Amino acid sequence: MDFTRADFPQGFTFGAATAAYQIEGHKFGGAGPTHWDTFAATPGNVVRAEDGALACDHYHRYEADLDLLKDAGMDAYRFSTSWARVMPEGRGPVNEEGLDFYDRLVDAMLERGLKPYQTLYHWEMPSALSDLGGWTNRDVAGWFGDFTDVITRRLGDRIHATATINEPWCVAFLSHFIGAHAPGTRDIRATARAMHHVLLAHAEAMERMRANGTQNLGIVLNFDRAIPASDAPEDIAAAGLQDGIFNRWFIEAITKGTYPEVVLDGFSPHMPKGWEDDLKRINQPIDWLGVNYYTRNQIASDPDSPWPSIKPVAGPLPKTQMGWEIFPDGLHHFLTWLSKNYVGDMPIYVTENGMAWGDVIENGAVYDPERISYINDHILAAKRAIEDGANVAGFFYWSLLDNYEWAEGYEKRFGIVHVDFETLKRTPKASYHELAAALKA
Ligand code: IFM
Repeated sequence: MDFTRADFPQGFTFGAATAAYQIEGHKFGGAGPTHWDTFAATPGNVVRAEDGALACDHYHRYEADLDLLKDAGMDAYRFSTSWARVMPEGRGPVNEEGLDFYDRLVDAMLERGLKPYQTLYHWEMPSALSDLGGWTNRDVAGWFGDFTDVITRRLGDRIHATATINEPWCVAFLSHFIGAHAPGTRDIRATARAMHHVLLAHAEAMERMRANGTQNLGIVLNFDRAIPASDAPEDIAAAGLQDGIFNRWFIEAITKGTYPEVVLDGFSPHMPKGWEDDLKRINQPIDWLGVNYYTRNQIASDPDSPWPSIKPVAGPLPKTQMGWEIFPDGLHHFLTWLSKNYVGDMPIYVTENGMAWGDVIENGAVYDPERISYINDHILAAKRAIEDGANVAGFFYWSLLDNYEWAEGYEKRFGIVHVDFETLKRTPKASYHELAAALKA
């Protein structure tokens, strides 16, 4: 790597991230069913119809997994707490076994000197609530608030930072408009509602946590650079609209209390009644912002399709195993753009950045120079953003372990630690060793 820890400001946090359903093994410990279990069980949704029932068996192996973070010289661990593990029906009875697991997990982080960065919702809606419409039902805010209260009262005294929701664009748009993630809906009315309710639920959770004394609260948003596919005015407008839906909708609502007009043009007729009145609550202060960044997309106008009449076009840059273009400048762009236009001096964490590659074990080791370059170039982009005035306070690699990559099943490997999904053996990759060397230097 072309950096060491010493190149970053004192106190800069280095860590790695995971999420509950992707690693824990959802069949253990009394967790209730989630919409991902049924989405995966429905033909055509997920590669080989794989689900998170066993995943990396982190539920039983968490101590060894946390040792990997500690041994790499990391400062923090970003993890999520599964709603359905804590409340199997999504509301009502609490699963004490689930709460006890998270208790042990957090204590084990602290024993190793790792700061716990918790995410409250990383995509596994309890099935009982999905049956009631999940994110399309306005009541989701109250249900999520109740879960937030239960889990933060139990863990809040030991958590360093809490994010309400991971990647609202995926929760709402990817899952209700594109239909690529659970619940797999393709409906503009459902989407408009989910786009709003996910922020309402964020607001409710913030209020519940402030009331119960939980501190250092934020949200994790994802950003993809939207590049016009050509200089044609219609492609420039298409990229602007994509930017509004993906990159501006959530951050504008949270920091300014408005939705971008260009997006409301399409969503207005489908928005839930009284949405304007909720914006004041949504626009409440946060303490930090999480930024997930992976790639850029070339966007063209698609006049034959109804609003938003846009389509992605394959770009020319080298791509990861996901087919995502590698574009580190985009990370610099978003960190400085957010700082200048939305959050000012508020701490920004890169809460996810990483790449999937078809890693293989050879002679007991994984050599992944592509990932080493990817990490290096993105961490240096974050460093440039700091030099250009953004208050970037930390960087979390996605992901610690190869894991359940949602609709891609176990095929796409993002980890700096290889997982053999037959034996569940962990093998740190070359990127793990390089990152550890940079952090310990
Ligand atoms: O695996 C996901 C994660 O759950 C959310 N952010 C993007 C990652 C890679 O697709």
